[in-house]
This record gives sequence, C-alpha cells and structure tokens, in this order.
Amino acid sequence: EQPLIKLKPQRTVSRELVNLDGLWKFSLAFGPNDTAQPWTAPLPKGLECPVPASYNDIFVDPEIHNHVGWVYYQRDVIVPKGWSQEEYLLRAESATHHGRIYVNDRLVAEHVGGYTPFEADITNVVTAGEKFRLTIAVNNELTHETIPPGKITIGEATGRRIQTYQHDFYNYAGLARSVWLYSVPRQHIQDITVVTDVQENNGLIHYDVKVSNNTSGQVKITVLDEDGAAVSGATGANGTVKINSVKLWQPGAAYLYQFQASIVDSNGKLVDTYSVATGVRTVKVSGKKFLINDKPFYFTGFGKHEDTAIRGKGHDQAYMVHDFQLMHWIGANSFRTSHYPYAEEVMDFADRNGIVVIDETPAVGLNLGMSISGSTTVHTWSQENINNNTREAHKQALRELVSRDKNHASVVMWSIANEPASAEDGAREYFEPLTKMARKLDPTRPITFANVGGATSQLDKIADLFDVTCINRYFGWYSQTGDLAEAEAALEKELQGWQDKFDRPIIMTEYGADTLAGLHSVLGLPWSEEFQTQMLDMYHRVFDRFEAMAGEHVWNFADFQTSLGIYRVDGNKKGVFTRNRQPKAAAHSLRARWTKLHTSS
Ligand code: GCB
Repeated sequence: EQPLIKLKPQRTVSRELVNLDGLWKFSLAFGPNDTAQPWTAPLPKGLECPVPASYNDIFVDPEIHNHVGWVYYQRDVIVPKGWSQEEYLLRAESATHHGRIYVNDRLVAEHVGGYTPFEADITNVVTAGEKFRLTIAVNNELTHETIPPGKITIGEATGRRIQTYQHDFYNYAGLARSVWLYSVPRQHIQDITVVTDVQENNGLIHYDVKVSNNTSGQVKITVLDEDGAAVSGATGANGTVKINSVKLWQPGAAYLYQFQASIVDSNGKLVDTYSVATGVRTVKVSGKKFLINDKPFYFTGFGKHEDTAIRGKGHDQAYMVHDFQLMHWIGANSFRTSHYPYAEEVMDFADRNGIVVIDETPAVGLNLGMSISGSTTVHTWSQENINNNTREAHKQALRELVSRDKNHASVVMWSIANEPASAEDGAREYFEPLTKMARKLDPTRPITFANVGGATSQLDKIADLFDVTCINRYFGWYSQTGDLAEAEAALEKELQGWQDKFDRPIIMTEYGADTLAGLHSVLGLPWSEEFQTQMLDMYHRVFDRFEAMAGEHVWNFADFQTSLGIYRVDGNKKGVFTRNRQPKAAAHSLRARWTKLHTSS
C-alpha cells in the first residue's frame, strides 16, 4: 500500500532535489465550460506568476483577483541526465483547492484539498536528460461538498460566477508553496513513522519504516544527536530504539535527534537514506492539565494565518522567520494553524524553535447558521448543505494532515474543525466517525475542535467526543459590544459552564477585537488600540480565576485579508500586529503578561 503522503523531499546521499520555484507562465481558463486544453501547447506569451504565491493580488486585474475556476501555470523542466537509474517524481506542496499536473499533453496527477501535497511519479513518462512542458492547473472553487465548503452563485445581471463561503479569510488560490522535482533510488524508503516516549532518563523512539515493494536490502536505523554523534541504532523496518540520558524536546527549548533510516544491500552498500528530525517528548491530558513531558503546559500565543500583502498565502521564509521572532519576543509559546495545514517548512521550523502547535484541518465554515450580518435558519447538517460527501472530503483532509505531520514534535494536538455548527441536530452523527478515525490514525495525540460562540456547554452536542475544550469567544466584540463589564460576566458564566461540565483542560482558542492601528480613544472605544488592550486584559483576569484554563490564543497574530463585507475594512483587524507586523499597543501588554507567566512557571 502506498503511503498517503510521501516524505517531504530531502537531499541526501541517495536522493536529489530540484526546486521548481520561480516565474511560471500564467493564464486564466476562460470559463467553466472551456473545452480548450491549454496544457497541450505553450501558454500564450504574457503573464508570468511567481511560485510560491497566491495569484490573486499579484496582478492589477480584477478579472484575475475575482476569478472563479481554473488557472494554468506552466514552465519547462529538464530531468537531470544523471537520473537514468533513479525513480523521479514531481511534487506540489499545495494547490488551492484542486490541482492537476500535466507532463506535456498528459495528466499525471490530480488532487483535491488545497493545503496538503500531492505527487506524480514521472519515471516512465519522461526520460532522464529530456526536457518537458510542465503545466499545473489549479481550481479555487468551493462547494458544499468541499473542505472548506463554499457556494457558487451566478450574478443575475452579469452572469458571472461568484464564490461565497462561510469563513472570513480571503479565498487565496494558486501555487502558494514550492514545487519540486526529486529522485529516489529504485529501492527506497516510502514512509517513516516515529512515536516517542520517555522512561526515567531514557528516550524511546518507536518506529515504522515503509519501503518500496522491490526492496531486498535491510533497513538500518542510526540516531544522531545534535553534534552528529550516533547515540543509538537498530536493524529492521520497525521496532524501538533507546536513547540513554535523553535530551528532551521541550517547549521553548527544542532538542532534535536525527532519526536516520537507511536501506543497505547484502554487500553493505547504502541504497537509500532519509532523516527525520525527531524531538523526544510526551503529550498527555490528565484531569484539568495539558501535560508535555509530564509537566503542565499553559498555551500562550495565537491563532495565525498564512497571509501577507501581495503574496496572499504564498509561503515566505522572511515572514516565517520574522513571525517566529515576534512570537518569541511577545512570549508566545504556541500557535494554532487556523484554519488549515500550514506549509511543511513552518512545521519544521516550529520543531526547531520549540514552538508548540495545535494542528488544524481545513474544515472551517461548517456552519451555515452563522453569519455576522444576521442569523439565518438553514440546517447545516443536511443533504443539500454539509452532507456525507463533505464528510468524506473532511476525512480525506484529516488523513492527509496526520500523514504529513505525524512526526513533528511541535504538534501536540489535532484540531478536527473550526467552529462547526456543533449545537445543531446532526452534528454528532457527522463528527463521531471523524473523531474515531483521528484516534485510529494517531492514538498518541489528544484531539479537539474550536467551539463556536453560542454553542455553549449546554447546547453543544459533540464536545465529549474530544479531549480538550477549545472555545472561541467574542464577548465584548460581537456581543456586549464595547461593554466590558457585561462581557466579563458573560465570559465568567461561559467558562464556569465548561469547567463544571468536563474535568479537563480549557483553552480559549480565539478572543480578540478588531483594532485599527493608530486609532486611539481615551474612553477606550471599540476599534481603538486602548479597547483591544483593555478587552484582552479583561479576558486574562477572568482566565486566571479558572483552574481548568490551560491556555490563551489571541485572535489573531496579525491583521489579514478577508472576503468583501461591511464588517471588514481592508480585512480583519484583530491582529496584535498589523499585516506588515508592526505591534499594536496590545502587543506590549501581552508581552508583559506572557513573559511573566513563563518566568514564574
Ligand atoms: C471566528 C473565526 C475566525 C474569524 C473570527 C472573526 O470565530 O473562527 O476565522 O476570523 O471569528 O474575527 O470574526
């Protein structure tokens, strides 16, 4: 059986890697019924689009910005001539939300789901040393049966297709992450799973290595410490390796071993090798505590977004490093990948930086009754809305997330969805199979979902299926607007309800207020920097009264772009930093609280 998602391409002594990022030719498809096959010929001369980047804000063209449907990216690629004895694959780290890869005229891979990678083995399609035309088609449409869901309507006057969706962040699309061509030996490692444990002073790595069917060689394991010294080893495709006097991976103090798996032939010759950076740590929920390495962990940090000006959701190393620097500066020890899996580079970087991650699927907006401009009376969990096909797509997204991110020490919990309609009839039937699947895919990490305001401890129908109570609340903003005394009472009541209901940790996974950087108010009126600060302070006062509180993630790390709407002025302004990462006043009060929390614990 082929692993669902292959190991992130790595250059090792047995594997080579060609990065295909850069400027690609770019073109829109003309319509949904377009019968043209643009991949069969060079795209017309004209537009070039950078990869990685969302295409929407690159061009000064509303037609492109608002496009609904397929777009095409194209470039020439040469398979290195030295690869004639190897297998070689193309890999797109993401194509939002539906991608097709064509080599010359031929379709070689197709994938639905915008935030996880997919590949094509092209060994038998192109000869080593030859040039080929690579076209990647990307479609941004969201329907009630995709994850995330959305809806396409037809403009009455224009006949134009209009995409709407229930989440507020903008539906950026395109090739927002890297594209690779890479080689693996004929006999190769297909997948590696590591699970770590600690016994007294020693670390254990339980492992499972999957190799290609044709493999005749033996699997050998070597574990190297950060100085490159071999500290443990084993033979065989699965088993346990022990590290004496282990250095643990700790929040804020990462330590990573290299778990090196190799295939060695009968003459002792190395056939293939691949390394997984492995942090040894344990995660457990015990009563009201979230334990990392058996110590209570209190989450401080943010719900984030992959979002920057011009690039949209394009992965950018400068922003990534800077964002982590800012998290460190402000005393954030963690973040949630709201509301979709982030670039794999971000997960690697979190591992190396000791930042803890709640890893979320792209299941956002499974909630049709929710609308910030007024309430509706639709039924979310129904054949015409979120139905069994949606759930199948959701299951697939979950499988791919776990398959991709299972080896990251930084990932301590899976978030199955953001703000589903968990108080509506049908929610339990929808979620129970998903929670079962998540536990089967990964019995080692707790699971959660981010509960929506209104689905209180009395009304919610699914929270008992999960391990940790994560709630998103906006008392003082969407309700009790501007009235922090009323909001405080409401928040207190809400937390009391959850604490009484379950003997387990509670994390506030969203709380915040839209804040226009530079707007000040001596009265602390909404939208001002003073209000944001005062509102967060109020939440913190309340959190500190509850024993079950295990964390606080402010919404959001930075301002981000949204779909159009009268509630948003050039995007969502709940950032503690502006879109270009300047601190608002609240950044300083958060910093004071969080750095103190961490020095006193
Ligand atoms: C929420 C959503 C988040 C929104 C936020 C807001 O509850 O989970 O995606 O951006 O509220 O600011 O309205």
